[in-house]
Amino acid sequence: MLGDSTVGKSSLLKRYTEDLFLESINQTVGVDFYVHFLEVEPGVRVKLQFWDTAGQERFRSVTRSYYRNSVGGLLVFDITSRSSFDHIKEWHAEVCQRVQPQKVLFVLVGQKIDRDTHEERAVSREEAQKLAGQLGMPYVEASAKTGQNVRESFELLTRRVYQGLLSGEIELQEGWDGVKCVAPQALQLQRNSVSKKVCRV
Ligand SMILES: Nc1nc2c(ncn2[C@@H]2O[C@H](COP(=O)(O)OP(=O)(O)OP(=O)(O)O)[C@@H](O)[C@H]2O)c(=O)[nH]1
Ligand SMILES: [Mg+2]
Repeated sequence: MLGDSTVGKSSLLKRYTEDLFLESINQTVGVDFYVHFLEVEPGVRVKLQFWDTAGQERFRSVTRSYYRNSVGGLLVFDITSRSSFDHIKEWHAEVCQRVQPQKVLFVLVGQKIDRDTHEERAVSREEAQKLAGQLGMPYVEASAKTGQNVRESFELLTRRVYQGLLSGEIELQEGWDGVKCVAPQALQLQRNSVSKKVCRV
């Protein structure tokens, strides 16, 4: 989870993993850890481990150390905060620079969509979509408060990672904790069946 402080990263995770929303939630100190299980397709159960990083600058040296062992990231801004949107490019560049030559798959999330009024919105959907396009990622608008599109945001990222694994875009590597597979042979079988389907098409 990446993005400026108070954009609602912890709130998104709380909504997704516990279906709760707190008006007064503590700012994250360093990094928090959340776990969630998801069946991405019948018989394929995935354990998702989330690193909920603090957006505050003073924790950056701690949070940076989590980038390399992550396969995916939600880049989060608040649709009512122009500066949180302006900083997305920096968050993206910082992660990419630190993990290269490896890659991280991203989804851009415009948060607090429950505050989508003419007076409050500071970033248009079109502008956010344009940035997401430039950075090569999908864009979703969500609200941890109402729950709108929260599950969709996390599952979109999960499915991107899963597809990346099946297509070979993501490789399992010794000493890398981004993805672990308890049954690598089963993954190989899935890959073979995907490539057969692709050949048939
Ligand atoms: N209206 C509204 N408020 C929200 C939403 N999500 C979070 N908030 C509020 O925004 C504030 C900050 O939320 P957090 O989840 O702590 O933000 P964070 O990004 O984790 O912040 P750091 O841990 O400091 O990086 C809290 O007061 C939340 O209640 C939302 O979808 N809508
Ligand atoms: Mg937080």
